[in-house]
Amino acid sequence: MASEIEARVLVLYTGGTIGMLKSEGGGYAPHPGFLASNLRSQARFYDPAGESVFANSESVGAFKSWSASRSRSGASTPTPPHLPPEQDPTALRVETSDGHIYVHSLVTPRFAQGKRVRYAVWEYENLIDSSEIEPSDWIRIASDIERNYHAFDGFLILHGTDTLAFTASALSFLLEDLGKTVILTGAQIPLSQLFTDAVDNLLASLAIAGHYLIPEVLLVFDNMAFRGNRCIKASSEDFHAFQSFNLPPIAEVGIDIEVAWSQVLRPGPRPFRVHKKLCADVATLRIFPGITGAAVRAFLSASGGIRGAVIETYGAGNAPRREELLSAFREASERGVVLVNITQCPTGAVASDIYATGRALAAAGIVSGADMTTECALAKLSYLLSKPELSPDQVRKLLSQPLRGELTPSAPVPTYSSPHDVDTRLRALFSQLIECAPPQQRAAAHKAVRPQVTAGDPVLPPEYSATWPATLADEEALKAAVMPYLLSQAASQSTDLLRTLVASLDTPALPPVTSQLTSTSSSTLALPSLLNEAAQTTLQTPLHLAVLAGNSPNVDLLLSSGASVHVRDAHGHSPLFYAVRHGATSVDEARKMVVSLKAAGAHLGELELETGAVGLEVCKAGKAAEPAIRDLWVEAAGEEGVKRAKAALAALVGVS
Ligand code: ASN
Repeated sequence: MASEIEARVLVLYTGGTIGMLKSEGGGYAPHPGFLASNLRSQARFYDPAGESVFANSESVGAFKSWSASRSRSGASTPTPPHLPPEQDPTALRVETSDGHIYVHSLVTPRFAQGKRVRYAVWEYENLIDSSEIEPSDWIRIASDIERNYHAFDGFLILHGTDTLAFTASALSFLLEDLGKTVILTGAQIPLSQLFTDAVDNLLASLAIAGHYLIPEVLLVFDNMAFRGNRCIKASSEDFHAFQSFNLPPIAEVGIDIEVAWSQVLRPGPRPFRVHKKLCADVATLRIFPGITGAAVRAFLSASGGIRGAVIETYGAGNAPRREELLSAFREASERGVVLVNITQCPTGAVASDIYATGRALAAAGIVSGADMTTECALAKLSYLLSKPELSPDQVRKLLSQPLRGELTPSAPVPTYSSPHDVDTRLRALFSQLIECAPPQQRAAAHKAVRPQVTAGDPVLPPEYSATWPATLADEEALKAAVMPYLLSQAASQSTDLLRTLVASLDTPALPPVTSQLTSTSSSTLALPSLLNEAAQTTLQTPLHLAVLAGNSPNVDLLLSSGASVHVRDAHGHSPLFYAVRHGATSVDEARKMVVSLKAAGAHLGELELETGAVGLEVCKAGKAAEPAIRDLWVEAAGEEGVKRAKAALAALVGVS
C-alpha cells in the first residue's frame, strides 16, 4: 500500500550526458523529451498507483498478493500520459520567466526513508552539453529556483558533468540565504544505456531532496552528497567522478542515508533571494616554472579589462620571487584588480605566511583563497565583483572569509603547534569569530586582539557578516578550544558551573531543528578526553585543579564523569599526591578526596616514592606532630609504601 506522504521536487533539466542519445552524426547529444519519457517507463521513477514491485516488496505476504493480483489482471506498465498537462490533475504548475506552464508529474514508489517523491521534470528549451554552459545559464537556473521556491520542497538540477563543479559553485553564491535543499547531479553514462550510473545518481538525489532539509547547494554523485562549491571533477572515466578533497561528504548513501549534520550549513538568517548578476571580467592563471612577467602583464593588462583573477600557485601558495613577475602582479593589484591565491594541489590550503615565496605574493597584493577550489574562487570573484557596493579591498577581504562554507577559515598566522596547544586553538578560533562578527564589533575586536592588522582593514557591509559558527562542527571546534579552559576554571572554583559544563558535554549534539532526519551521524566531543586534557605548562588536569583547591564535591563530580586518576603533572604528581598534601589545610576535606581517589583506583607513583617527594611530606608531618596527616599518607601509600618513601628520602640525603 503506497504511503500518502509525498515530497515535491522540481527537476530542472539543463542537458548533459544523463539524458543523451546517440545522435545521427554518431556522438552523444541531448534529445528533447527523451529523459522524462524514459523515467516514466521505469517503475523505480514512476509508480503512480503504488503498483510496482518496489511498492509491494516490504513483506513476503505483500509480494505474494501483488503477484497474484498481477496474474489475474495482467501485468501493467505505466502508461504514457493521455491528457495534455493543462488538463492533467496531477500536473505541477511551474513558474517561468514569462508566465507559467504545467508539467506532467512523476511519482516514485515510497523510499525507505519514508516518502514518495513527486517531481516535475522541467526540460529547458535548449538542452546543452555542459561544456557550453555560460554564466547567463547560472543566472537563469537561480532565477527559476527563486520563481518556484515556495511551491517545492527541494530542487534538483540535471546537468552535464564537465562543468558541474563550476555551476555548483556559482549557484552556491547566487542563491542568497538559501533555506531549502538544492542538488546538482548528472551521469557519466546516459540513462538510455543498459549499464549506467544515471539511475543511482537520480534516485539518490531524489531521496535526499525529498527527505532532508539541507540548505545548501549539493553535488550528488556516486552515492555521495558533497558541498557543491567544494568539488572538482576528478575523473573523466570513473563513476566516482567528483571529489571534495578539503571537506568530507555532507551525506553518504549506503544501506541508509547518513547525513553529517554537524557539517550542514545553517540556513541563512534573512529571506531567500537570488543575486542575478555576475562579473564576466574574471580569469584564471596557472603559475608554471619560467612564467614571465611579460606574459602576466599581458594577461592582466588594463586593456584586457580583467577585474579579478585566480592565481593558481604551487603548494601552500608559492610562486617564483622574480621581481619582474612580482611587479606585474603588484601593478595589477594597485590598479584595483583583485587577485586570489589558490593552490594547484587538490588537497590542502594556501597559507601564504609559511614560505618567503608565499609572503612575497601576499606583499604583491594577492590575497589567500585558503582551501577553495579554483572553480569556486572564480565563481566567488565573479559574484563579489558584480556587487557595485563593494570596493576591491572589501572584495579581497571577503574572498578569504567563508560565505557559503566554501573555505575553511584559518588563523592569520598558521602555526605548527601540537593539537593539545589550547592557546593556539583559542587564538585561531577567536580570530575566526572576529572575522565573522558584525563590522562595528569586528573593528573593536581587531583593536583588542590583533592591533597589527587594523590599519587599512576595509569595513564590510553588515549583510556579509556570515553566521559563525556556521555548522555544528564549527561549534564543536569552538567548544573543543574553550571547554578545557572553562573546565579547569570551574574545577577549582565552582561546582555549579562544573556540573553545567559536564552536563552540556554529556548530551549528544542535536541535529538542526529544521532537519527532517531519519538517520543521523552526529559527532560529539568526548567528555572524558576533554576532562583529561592537561594544561600546557603545568600539565595539570581539571582533577588536579579540583584537588589543589580542596574541592571534594568537584573531585567526586569529575571522577563520576570520567576523569582519570592517573594523569601526572609537570612535577610527576597525580591528583592523589596533592589530595594528601591538602591535609595541611584541611584534614577532613583531604580525607574525603583521598577516599574518593583511592576508590577510583588512584595510587602514588613509583617515582613519587623514589624521588623522596612522599618521604619528605611524611617527615614534615612527623616533625609537625600531625599524626592525622601521616595517617593520610598511610591511607594513600600503605604502610609499606610509606616505609619505602622514607627509606628513599634517607638514601637521597645520605642518612641511614
Ligand atoms: N560532456 C558531458 C557534459 O558535460 C559530460 C557528462 O555529462 N558526463 O554535458
